[in-house]
Amino acid sequence: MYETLDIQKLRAACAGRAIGGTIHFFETIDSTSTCARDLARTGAPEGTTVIAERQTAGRGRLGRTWESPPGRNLYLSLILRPDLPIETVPQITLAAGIATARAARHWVAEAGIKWPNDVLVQGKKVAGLLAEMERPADGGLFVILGIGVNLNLRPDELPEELRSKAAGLAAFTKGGSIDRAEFAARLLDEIEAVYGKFVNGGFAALHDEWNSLSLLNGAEVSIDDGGRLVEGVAAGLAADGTLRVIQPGGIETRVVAGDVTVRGGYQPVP
Ligand code: BT5
Repeated sequence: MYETLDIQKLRAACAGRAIGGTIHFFETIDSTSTCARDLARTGAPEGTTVIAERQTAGRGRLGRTWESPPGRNLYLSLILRPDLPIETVPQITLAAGIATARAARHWVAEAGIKWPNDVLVQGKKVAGLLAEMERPADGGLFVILGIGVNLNLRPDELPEELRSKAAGLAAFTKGGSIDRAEFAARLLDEIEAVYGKFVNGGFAALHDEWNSLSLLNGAEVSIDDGGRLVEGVAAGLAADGTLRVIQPGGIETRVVAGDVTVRGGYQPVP
């Protein structure tokens, strides 16, 4: 058994806000992102948020599964309708990474971002982000931002192969458990702040903070970007949000998205 997320408390904390002012809450759902997408298709406004206690078909990038056991974590998706050029959409994942890391760092100061879409503590994934875009023929572009955060997750609630790679944020706190409504309220608050900065100033307004939260600065990485393997030293994000990698021989290359393997450990966030 578990304690249900206190949705009344969360709604009260977010009342009147642009992001999270309307929250649809489900006990069980296939995927909060599928639900948010369906709401967006029928005209739901920016900031509309979907949260579930449990997902039966939670998804990550490239059709991967997001493990979503009930009652311990946060599964949240929200609708964004940015009035920005389409090529800036991938930067929304980066902006959301800042917001998620900020929220996580309120409980665990060493949380940082693993490019492009993970938040880690001590090398373990505590959160994953998924931004999916759609451009209907008869309307403006929208983005569904999905965020999964492991909060009070116990290792035995994950499949064996993930137990060494993932953890709940609470495992790194002294208290042992995190109030999920409080976490969600803070996360939505941070998203509103970071997204506002992004819409007004572009990724340039967030670039320095992103780099300061990155766990990869100076790390030896190998990145599978779907077509090639890039190996070298990660040197932070360029102004457009691509990752700079210095390859052997000093040649710099830029990577737009991919899966990163780190050799020799992550770099601490100051
Ligand atoms: C992600 O994908 O990290 C994006 C995850 C987004 C999940 C949220 S939950 C709310 C919303 N609704 C959805 O249906 N999705 C979003 P990716 O980088 O592809 O990482 C996926 C990989 O992370 C999997 O292949 C596993 O290795 C690992 N993984 C799966 N479940 C995990 C969990 N609960 N905690 C940590 N790692 C997990």
